[in-house]
Amino acid sequence: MTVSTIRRLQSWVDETAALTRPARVVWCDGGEDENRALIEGMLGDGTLHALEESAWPGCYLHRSHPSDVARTEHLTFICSRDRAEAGPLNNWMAPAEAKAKVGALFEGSMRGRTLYVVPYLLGPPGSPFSRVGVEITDSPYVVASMRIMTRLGRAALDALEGGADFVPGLHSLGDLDPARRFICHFPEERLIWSIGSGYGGNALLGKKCFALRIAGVMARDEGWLAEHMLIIGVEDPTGKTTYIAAAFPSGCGKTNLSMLEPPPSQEGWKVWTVGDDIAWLRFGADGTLRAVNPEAGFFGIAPGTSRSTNPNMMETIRRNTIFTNVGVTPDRRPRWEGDGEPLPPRALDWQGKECTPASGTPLAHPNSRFTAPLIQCPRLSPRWTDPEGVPISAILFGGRRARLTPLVMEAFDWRHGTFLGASLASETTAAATGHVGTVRRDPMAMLPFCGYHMGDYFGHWLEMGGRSKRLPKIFSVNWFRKDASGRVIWPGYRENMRVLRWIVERLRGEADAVETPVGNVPPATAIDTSGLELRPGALEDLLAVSRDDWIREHEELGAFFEKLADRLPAGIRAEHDALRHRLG
Ligand code: OXD
Ligand code: MN
Repeated sequence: MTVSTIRRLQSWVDETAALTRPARVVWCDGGEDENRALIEGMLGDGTLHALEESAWPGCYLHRSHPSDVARTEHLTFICSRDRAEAGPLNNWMAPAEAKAKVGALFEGSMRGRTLYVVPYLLGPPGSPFSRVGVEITDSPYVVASMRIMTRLGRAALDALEGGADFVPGLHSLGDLDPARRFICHFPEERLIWSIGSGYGGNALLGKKCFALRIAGVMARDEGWLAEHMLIIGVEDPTGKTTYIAAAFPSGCGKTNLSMLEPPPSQEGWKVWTVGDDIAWLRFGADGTLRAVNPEAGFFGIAPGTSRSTNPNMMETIRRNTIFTNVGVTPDRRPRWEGDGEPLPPRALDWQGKECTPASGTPLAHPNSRFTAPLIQCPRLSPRWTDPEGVPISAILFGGRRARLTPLVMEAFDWRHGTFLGASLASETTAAATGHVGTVRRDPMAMLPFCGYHMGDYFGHWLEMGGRSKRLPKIFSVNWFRKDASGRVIWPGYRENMRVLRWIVERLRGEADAVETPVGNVPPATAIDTSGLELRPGALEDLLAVSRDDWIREHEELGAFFEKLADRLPAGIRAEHDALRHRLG
């Protein structure tokens, strides 16, 4: 660590302790003893509950405050000096106002508590992609979770000793009152302040706050991309692996896709997990786009996770996992809706209340989560810590759309693909507070995570496209299209392998596509449906492009792009016009 970095870190810790007044300060090293002591403390004060040790070794249940169960986007701010920099899609607060208002809430907020200093590395050790963060927090649950989600301790200190700088993030539970909850990002200072929430996306500052919002600003300035994307390797029956990154809004199945176990009919195909939520991408010396997963753990949604939807995740979470807001049986087994077993006759629900199938209330919160180490994933890619990153051949954008977007289509080129990403919209889920099930525009699945003006972000994507002659191809996917009776047509989950396969074959020039006004769509015959029970005509419906629906979409997109006004790049405007022209 350079002398100036040590000084900066030490004086930030001292200043923070003077402001927050903790009973003690603990520097975390990420070691076993430290973790054991933390867990014991939390078992003692009820922050954690032990689960049945023989079936669930090293697993614990945490129940959060009932008002603190998801990301609170309306309380999340970009505090750039100039309001225009944050753009119209972010909440903005002036840095001085944020420092005064939120600083007042930090005053004495750690009284009687321990202040933990948590150094962590995002990305593989020794990689040019990797970055160091230091989180100060008064929540032992946050420390234990950061230990799973990041490389906590030694790896970060090694990077600091090698001369790396760090991004400071200050977190306090405060009083957990949503009226005094703020998640503030200072992009120019590369600083994060979060108070009043213990929820992962608000409190594990390495995740959304640093790895997306602050890293996004660094990426813009330094010529790379920080994206809300999973990363997978798709291995074909000859053993050749194609790497794919895919952006989907929260709650659209990124975690399931990242761990897909192909169905028996797709013999010889395998999917290898590199990451399930965040990708950092930059061009390698050979011009290929390379990706690393900055994280070291999964923070996935429990409901709907079962042996049939995601067998690899069920295996991953059997050990050393923290469950948050799931239900628990009298014999201390974690349970949630859609876990593949009948609801237990008696259990405690996510708030610790008695619950039976007749109660009519959910066992687990719809956004209940598990936090589990990546290394426990049976299909973890052998290249997940490759310091050079994996070479990305395709980028997917997907949303939850009952109508409109086909099961899969290929963009004409990088600029059109950027437009498809910019056009992404999805029906909302429980991962953020607010209405569930309404369509919202979520460009590149980054609406809640873009740390600067969305128009400039589109411009950055277009500019990245000019940096290489070996760009990945871009695709749009939609697993969620419904029929006239409102039923989802495509079985999804493992069957999505059939779509991945078309994509891989398309990249190799081996699969057919039909050019439509919106993109290159496979003919129904190009998707392998062997062993799949689909009603006649289902695939045609899934791949249909309705001119009327797209004309309406084009208008809605126009209204959305208007919000970005003079910062909407000419390339996106040109694609929007070209779409209207092609629709005739
Ligand atoms: C997440 C989210 O937790 O996107 O990954 O909300
Ligand atoms: Mn996410």
